[in-house]
This record gives sequence, structure tokens and C-alpha cells, in this order.
Amino acid sequence: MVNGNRMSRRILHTSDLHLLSLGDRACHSLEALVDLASQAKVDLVIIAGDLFDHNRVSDSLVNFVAEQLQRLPGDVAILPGNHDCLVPGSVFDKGEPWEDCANVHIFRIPHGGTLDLPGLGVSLWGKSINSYVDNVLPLAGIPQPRGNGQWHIAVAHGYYVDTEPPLFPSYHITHEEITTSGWDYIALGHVITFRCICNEPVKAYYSGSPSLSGTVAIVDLGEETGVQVTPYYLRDKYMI
Ligand SMILES: [Mn+2]
Repeated sequence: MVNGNRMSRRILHTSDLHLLSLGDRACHSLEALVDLASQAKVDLVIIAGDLFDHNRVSDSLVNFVAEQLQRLPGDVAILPGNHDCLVPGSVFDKGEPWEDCANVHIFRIPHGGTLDLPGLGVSLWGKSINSYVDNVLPLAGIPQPRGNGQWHIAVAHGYYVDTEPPLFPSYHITHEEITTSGWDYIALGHVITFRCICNEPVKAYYSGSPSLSGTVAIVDLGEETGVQVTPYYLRDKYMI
């Protein structure tokens, strides 16, 4: 992998807003999160699944979300989770609101795919959940990073399992998948509290839900400093 001259970048990693209806608490969290991204000079926002609570939300809610995301100073990458999974007719199939957002990128490849943001120097990989019933393994089959001199960030929505048999029935993410991936950072979603899952050799964190536990994760990438992950409590303004 070609390293050594990558630009420093700041990412806001979030998940599990579970937006349900216009004006609800999650909507306020989204607005606060977009404000924070501007104040903290964030280059990229990653939403690691369950932005919406379900796929039958109103058009007015989707329009509100699209308007908020367009206020962001940079790009945003959205992974469909198990609540807003990528089935035909899903919330991400609504056409216009999403087509109007030039800065919004949605992972649409069910078996895993790469989103390159060359202007940012970031390569993203994610596997959207595409069924209400299938047991998707969110990190299974992740390729090794390409030697393209970019930051490599994976996005996965599921349960980290460290017991045998696993405590949870589906969407398993294993220690081995994380540690052998070789990626710079793995942005996890599905669990609503901030949590470090792995620090070495690969950093993998749950950001927590801004609407349910109040947290997001600020991820700073730098050649000198490495990957630094800081929890931020949305209610505590101006911490950064
Ligand atoms: Mn979920």
C-alpha cells in the first residue's frame, strides 16, 4: 500500500438515528449533527445504517433529510441498515430527493462494493443489507485495501460477536474479519452506544446513536497521528 503522503481528513461517523416522523427527536439530532459537521470542519459524514426507522416513512421526512444533508460542507456516505434495508421500493428508491443531493452517496451493492471519493483521498467499502430475512454478514468478503494511496474506510451494520456461540442471532461481525482486513478504520452501526471494538491493528468503533444515546464519533486521519477516534456528545456544544 502506498502511504506516507495522504492528506489529513476529519470524518463524522454516525448511525442509528432511526428517523420516524417529521419533527421527532431524531430530526433535531440530524440538524444538530449537520451543524456540528460544519463547525468542526468535517470532510465526510458516514451514516453506518438505520438512518430511517423503517422504509415506509413519509415523503416529507425524506425531503427534510435530503435538505439537511445538502447543508453539509462535504460528502456523506449512507449504508442501508436492517431497518432501512435496500429492498425494492425502499426509502432509498424514492428518486428525486436523493438525485438532487450531489454530495450524497448510497452503498447500493448488496454483496459489498467500493465507493471512491478521489477528491477527498478516501476509498469506502460497505455491504448494504438488502433483505428483511437474509442473514447478511456485513464484513464477510471485504477485500484487502488497494494500494492507491487513499485512506481506506469500511462501513458495516451488525453485531460484533466475541462469544461462541454468538449472543445475537444475525448480522455477525467477527474479531478476525476486523483484524485481518488491513483497513484504516471500520465505522460500525447497529448498536446505539459509543464503543471501541478494536484499537490494534485496525480501529473499529460503534459511534452510538445521536438520537438514542446522544453520541457521534469524530474520526481524525493523519499520517503523523494515525487514526484518532473521539466521542462527541451532541448536547455539549462547542466541545471541539
Ligand atoms: Mn440495526
